[in-house]
Amino acid sequence: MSEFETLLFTVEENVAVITLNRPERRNAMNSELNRDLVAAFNQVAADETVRAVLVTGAGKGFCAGADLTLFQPIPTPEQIYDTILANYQPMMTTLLAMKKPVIAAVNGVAAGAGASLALACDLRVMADDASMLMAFSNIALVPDAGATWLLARLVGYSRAYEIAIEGQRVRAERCLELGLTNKVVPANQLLEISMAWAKNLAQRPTLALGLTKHALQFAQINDLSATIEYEARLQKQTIPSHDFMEGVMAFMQKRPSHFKGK
Ligand code: T3D
Repeated sequence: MSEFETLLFTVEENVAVITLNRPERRNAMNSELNRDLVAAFNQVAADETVRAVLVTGAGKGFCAGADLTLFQPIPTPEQIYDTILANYQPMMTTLLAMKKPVIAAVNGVAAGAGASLALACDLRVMADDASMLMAFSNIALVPDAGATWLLARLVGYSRAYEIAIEGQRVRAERCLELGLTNKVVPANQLLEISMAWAKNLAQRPTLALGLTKHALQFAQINDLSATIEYEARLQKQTIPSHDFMEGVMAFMQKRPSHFKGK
């Protein structure tokens, strides 16, 4: 079992559960937490036995974004720039590149870069008392850690701009209406329902699920023709897989598929 300074990490039935663990600061991010998240994401990406990932927060919140106690004294512009590139860019790109479904189980508030983290997961389940908060404008910053890229793609420009500049909590039910979360569930069942979903996904054809994520990301920034060619390239990877053969055989034999994730 892996040990991280700022995370709890367990694996259960092919699901890795990564829990941000600085509850006294609402799981606010410092460089140790950023570093541990990158290490944990790389570890689960490389582990063939892990076929789905759940990210959640310890205590009353998912993640409050950057640890504001680190802003005293106020950092120089160059320090902020360097921190974003050194700490946040690897965290977000590693997460988005991971070829396995990642679910955020959002307990309490996901604020600032914590909202970016939740939005960078492929799927979100929010507790009915949870919320997202683009906290950046409340401290006179622009959204960062990929927040603009993610938010505008999920809700469109105008709503993204409104959410970013108002700096108000967007409650779980509103997140559901806006497409910022896939499900809203009773707070006391958040982990149970999220885990059940993750365990179910972990029995599906992991390679295809992972590459589907890459195809959708590619499609967002390329034209139809280029996307069809990219899909064809990805299909060259799925066709030789055990799971493709198994899926076709199971269909022919009128039985459930038993996917191995490769
Ligand atoms: O260099 C870089 O890193 C640049 C990158 C920037 C990216 C960013 O994320 S900028 C945005 C930073 N985040 C914020 O501005 C959010 C600040 N926090 C809040 O607005 C609220 O605390 C929350 C909405 C997140 C939660 O509210 P609530 O009422 O549930 O809890 P609370 O009472 O405000 O906070 C509980 C404790 O957590 C409290 O500590 P205490 O008083 O009990 O000792 C509070 O100070 C602490 N806490 C909450 N957020 C942060 C934090 N401590 C450090 N940093 C935080 N971001």
